[in-house]
Amino acid sequence: MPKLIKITPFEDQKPGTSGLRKKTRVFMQPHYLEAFVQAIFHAIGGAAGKTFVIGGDGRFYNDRAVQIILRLAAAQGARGAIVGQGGILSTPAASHLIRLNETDGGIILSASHNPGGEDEDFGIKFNMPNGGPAPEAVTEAMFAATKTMTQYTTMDAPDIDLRAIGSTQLGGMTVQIVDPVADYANLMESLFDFPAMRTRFAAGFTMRFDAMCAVTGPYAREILENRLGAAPGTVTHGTPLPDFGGMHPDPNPTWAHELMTEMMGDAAPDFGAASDGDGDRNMVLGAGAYVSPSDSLAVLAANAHLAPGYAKGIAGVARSMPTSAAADRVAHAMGIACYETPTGWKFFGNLLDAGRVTLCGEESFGTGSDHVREKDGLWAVLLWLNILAVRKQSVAEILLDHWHRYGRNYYSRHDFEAIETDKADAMIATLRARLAALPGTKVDGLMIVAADDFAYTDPVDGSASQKQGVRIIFDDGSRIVYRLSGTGTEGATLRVYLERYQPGPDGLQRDPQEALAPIIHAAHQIAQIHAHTGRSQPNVIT
Ligand code: VG1
Ligand code: CO
Repeated sequence: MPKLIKITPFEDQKPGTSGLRKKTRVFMQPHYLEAFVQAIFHAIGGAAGKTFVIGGDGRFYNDRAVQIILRLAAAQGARGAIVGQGGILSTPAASHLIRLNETDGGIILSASHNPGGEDEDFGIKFNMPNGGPAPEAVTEAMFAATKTMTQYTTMDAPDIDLRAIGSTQLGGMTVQIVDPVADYANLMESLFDFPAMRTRFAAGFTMRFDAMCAVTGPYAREILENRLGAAPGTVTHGTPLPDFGGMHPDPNPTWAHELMTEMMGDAAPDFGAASDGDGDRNMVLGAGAYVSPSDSLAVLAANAHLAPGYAKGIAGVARSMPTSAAADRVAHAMGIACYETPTGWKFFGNLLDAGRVTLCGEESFGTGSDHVREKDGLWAVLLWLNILAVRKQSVAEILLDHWHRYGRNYYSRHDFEAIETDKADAMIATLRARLAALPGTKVDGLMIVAADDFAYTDPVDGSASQKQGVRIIFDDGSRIVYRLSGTGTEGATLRVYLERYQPGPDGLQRDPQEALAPIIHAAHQIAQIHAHTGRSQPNVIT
């Protein structure tokens, strides 16, 4: 029997770059999760008669959240739920299941790369029937609904056994518990040349994949070790844990330091990779070689045709605005379209649906294609593996070759985490107020030619987004971008994105921090970072 519960609306349920993210204990408050799920249903015109994919990255509270969501959906007349075994699904696998089963969308539980645990982070987001994150119009409707949410409908029912694969009933709703890996692994096998990759591993090619105790472990084991024959032990930290074993499941040089040390050492394997909490991010490394995410997108765009799934070529490339222009150079050389979107995967959805682009990427270790509507960590790793198997060169050789051909976009992101929110806001406000006066002035001898606040109009549906990041552009094409993170749960995080183009053939193998030093200095000067925040050094550099 449906049961109506009266509540006081929550005022802090505004979705950010990727859904609603808060401290786990915030989500554990009575009615908090329920209120947001009710707002999701409200924003999509109700749950009655619909089928949803439900799953998360397995972090603390994932299992209880799945039970709560199932009860709400069943009480409100949903027809079906497809749930990953144990309540677990990687974000790209969830996106695939939504598309494969043509459901009415899905609810994904994750705070991605943020640490997990009772005292860490939790999150929830809704993906549309196309498999992609809800666009801004829908997340705004959710937020509006939360502000007046005075009741929700649930039911009294015992927990479902999430371990048992198969179908069961919850009220009038059919709950189907599915193997979280099988369909996703089949999709990967349909895109890539598994025989060529198997041959390569059989010939002694070595790899390390650090799953960081997060959701990708079982997916990577099945695909790399079982289907491709990589040596047992190729996948490390392969068992998903509710607290990610205390790891910070963010695949970058700072947090994946164990992998980084191994790949930069004397006994490095040929190829290294890591993925994040929910499996949508990737970091790619060769022996002694780090591939920046912006470069990775460019290399993948230039070589995707070597994989069977992309043999016909790619329609176009899209990158988030702060991502380097390395992919633009490839798109230009190939004569294909190139789009620049605001940060967050939701902005790629329309371009992918319309067939305007095939590959998308973000500087934040996100790469993906039109096979799903999320970024996809393991997919990017497999495309690299496919390219390596065909070209039979090392990662370092492929990178150098790429830079020789296209030049190198030196790139780095400096993050200043846990700044007081009002100070961060004041800094950005001051910067915005000065934008009009900056062009034509010099900072540290560097001439500013343009300064603006990035605005985007979606070329497919005309929807507009403002204030997506402050850009400062210099006369040699170098660039600084400032934005505040929309995924944090504590204070504010300032992200400063730095880029400088080096045409080559000389000067292609410098340390990025050294190559970017003048721009970094100018970035501090222009925004007066220290004066506003008290910080003179970033705490994470990628
Ligand atoms: C960050 C990244 C952004 C990414 C988002 C979600 O957002 O910068 O590129 O799309 O995380 O990724 P922000 O607003 O903190 O800069 V994930 O893997 O956290 O879902
Ligand atoms: Co993620």
